[in-house]
Amino acid sequence: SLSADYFNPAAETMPVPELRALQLAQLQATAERLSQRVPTYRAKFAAAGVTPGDLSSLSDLGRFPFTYKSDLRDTYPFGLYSVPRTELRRIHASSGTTGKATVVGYDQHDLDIFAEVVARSLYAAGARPGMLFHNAYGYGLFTGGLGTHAGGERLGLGVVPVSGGNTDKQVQLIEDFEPEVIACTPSYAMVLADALARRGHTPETISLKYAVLGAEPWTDTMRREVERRLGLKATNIYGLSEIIGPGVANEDVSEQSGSYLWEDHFYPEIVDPETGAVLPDGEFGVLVLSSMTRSAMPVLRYWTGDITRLLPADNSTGRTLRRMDGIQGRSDDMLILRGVNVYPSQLEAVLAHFTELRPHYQLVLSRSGAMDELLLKVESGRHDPVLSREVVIRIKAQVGVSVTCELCEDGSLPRSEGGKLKRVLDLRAVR
Ligand code: ADP
Ligand code: K
Repeated sequence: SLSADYFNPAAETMPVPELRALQLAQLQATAERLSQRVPTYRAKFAAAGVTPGDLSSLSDLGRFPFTYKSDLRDTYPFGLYSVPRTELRRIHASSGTTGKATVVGYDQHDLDIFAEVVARSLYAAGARPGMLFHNAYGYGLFTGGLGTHAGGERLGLGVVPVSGGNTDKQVQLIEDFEPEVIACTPSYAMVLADALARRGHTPETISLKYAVLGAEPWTDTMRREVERRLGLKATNIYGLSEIIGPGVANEDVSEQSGSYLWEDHFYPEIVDPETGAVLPDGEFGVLVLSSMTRSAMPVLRYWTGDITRLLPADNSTGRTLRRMDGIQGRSDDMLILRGVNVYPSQLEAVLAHFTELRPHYQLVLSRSGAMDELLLKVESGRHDPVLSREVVIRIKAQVGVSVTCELCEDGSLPRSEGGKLKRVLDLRAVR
């Protein structure tokens, strides 16, 4: 007996042979479209010695080139688009970068798909038409806020567009409106839990029943903590702007064991981080996603950098779509700090402005209470609180993240001994 039902039963329980045939046809159409309309893809295909005609089975996809974040940067802002700019109905950009942001565009067809996959995600998370939805993802260029907003409306929820920050006001609105559903980052859910507890709430007096949490890695320990303190059920939502935004995959609330990939729109592969070879289901590697139904900016074989695995097909909900496990880490050096993507090289670029600082630094990530903290240790001949404050201000302005800066004695930080220097110490998983 199945314990779940679905927002889109036809799509979510499509017989596997039918699904695979659909995926192949959609991938073929996408490859054809990209080759005809996007010079970058034409060049990539030529360099890899493939043409769209070579895609005659799903296993042929492995011969096609990957798309990297750098491809978006190199063609900033609209170089990978396959519709005229006049067709665009919305533009989003990835956070955490300045100047070289990655810009993604949607036409009306793409916005419809975005709303559909988010509606499926929210439904899998437990939301049902008529519920109130407290949406605490950031609105603006980040895909989180507006993406989940439109999906909530599509599902038939009453969406409260709270956006991020201003915790006192959030608490007030939760008390007054009594929403059943909330979406935010897992770390912000913990902040809200603290604030609600300070107001004298217990899990029983908090109206929320379902939390849809994502945009950053989190653990089952955090899930249990959020569920216990807020008195709700929490599921994982996964996504990235290059593919569409949040709503590429979501867990089912009755199962909470791996996120269902909306595979009729996004084709998943897991590849070896070193060789790029496609790995069998069940093995850990880099998640590579193709958006097969997008029109403004479809991408083929996008290298997400996220390490996970595809889970076996058998599940307790009756869906035929595959699930992905939680994100175990990243194959590149990108850090995610409170939902914002940060590369150490961005911090390094800021440090280079200060003549008083040495090029020796270390980044220590920890979790203080619910929030991520980034401590930047850097060697300096001058031990001046004014200097460290200037570093903090400049990083906030240029990279968009708040850090703590500690100036260290010359020679006190680790040096590379031939191998890859470990500049980042991530203590967040250590409890
Ligand atoms: P932004 O730049 O605004 O943070 P992106 O779409 O670029 O938004 O971020 C996407 C990345 O965020 C993913 O590639 C992944 O690393 C991370 N991410 C998103 N959802 C999750 C999740 N549920 N678990 C772990 N990491 C996530
Ligand atoms: K993110």
